[in-house]
Amino acid sequence: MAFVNYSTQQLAVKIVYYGPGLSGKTTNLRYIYSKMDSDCRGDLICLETNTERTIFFDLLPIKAGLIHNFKIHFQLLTVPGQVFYEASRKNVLRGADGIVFVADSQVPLLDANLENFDNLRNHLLEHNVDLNFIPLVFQYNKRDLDNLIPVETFNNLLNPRGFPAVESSALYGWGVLETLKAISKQAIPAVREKVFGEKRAPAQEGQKTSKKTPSEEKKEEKKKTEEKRETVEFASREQEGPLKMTKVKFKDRKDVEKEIENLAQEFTKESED
Ligand SMILES: Nc1nc2c(ncn2[C@@H]2O[C@H](COP(=O)(O)OP(=O)(O)OP(=O)(O)O)[C@@H](O)[C@H]2O)c(=O)[nH]1
Ligand SMILES: [Mg+2]
Repeated sequence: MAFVNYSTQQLAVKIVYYGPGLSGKTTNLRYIYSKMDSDCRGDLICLETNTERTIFFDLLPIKAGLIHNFKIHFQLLTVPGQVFYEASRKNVLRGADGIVFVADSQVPLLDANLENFDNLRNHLLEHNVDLNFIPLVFQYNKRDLDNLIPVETFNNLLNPRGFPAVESSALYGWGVLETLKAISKQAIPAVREKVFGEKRAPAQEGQKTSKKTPSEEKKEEKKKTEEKRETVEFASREQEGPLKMTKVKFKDRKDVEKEIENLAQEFTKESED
């Protein structure tokens, strides 16, 4: 559930990047960080082992637009993919408003992707969330490599319900911002519904070919305006800059959580003006 602060008119939307170990979740956040305007993002906080594997989670706060005069903050988080960090993975998922499933496209990793997706489904169920009813985007990552799982196979096995799917190379930045836009496009209407009670428009049942009546035209116009309102823009910049990253290593979980909370609050304070 999105976190709402009525006194400061802020709304935090939590997006979790989930996926098997080394599929490229942290690389997504690094790329997004490098492309965001510095006024629009906080520090990227990575909680890593000595070999740069995520232990608890990585966090990147970014700002994006307004809903009903509420400032939207996206909290982008990754989970640790390594099998033994089960508890961390489950905790990070609590209260997620949207999920990006980062799959590794290399052929030998097909089973690892499928198992990890099952793991996601089960953890969400433990939080009483049905995977079919949460904003979800698939990212088929590492498309710059050879020996790839065909997109069709991924769609059939991982994504038979046809959620949006983006081919990417997080390493080179292909498809990373598209993925972020795709998940925000789904998560924002869901948050509007949860927080402000606004019903999402029902899915279209095929396109009519006959001439539209004035009332149909009016409805369509209204829908277009709503869609426009629901599209958030991320301020990105073209030039490369140095990566300023806070790395936190081997701390007690409580200390880590406290530190993260402080940093998140600082970011929120800075953005009040
Ligand atoms: N070739 C290629 N390598 C990638 C891509 N994305 C990530 N990598 C590499 O894969 C390795 C793991 O990437 P991470 O982003 O740390 O993976 P992760 O999913 O966060 O891994 P865990 O935190 O251990 O779960 C790194 O060496 C990345 O440079 C990609 O699109 N193409
Ligand atoms: Mg990681």
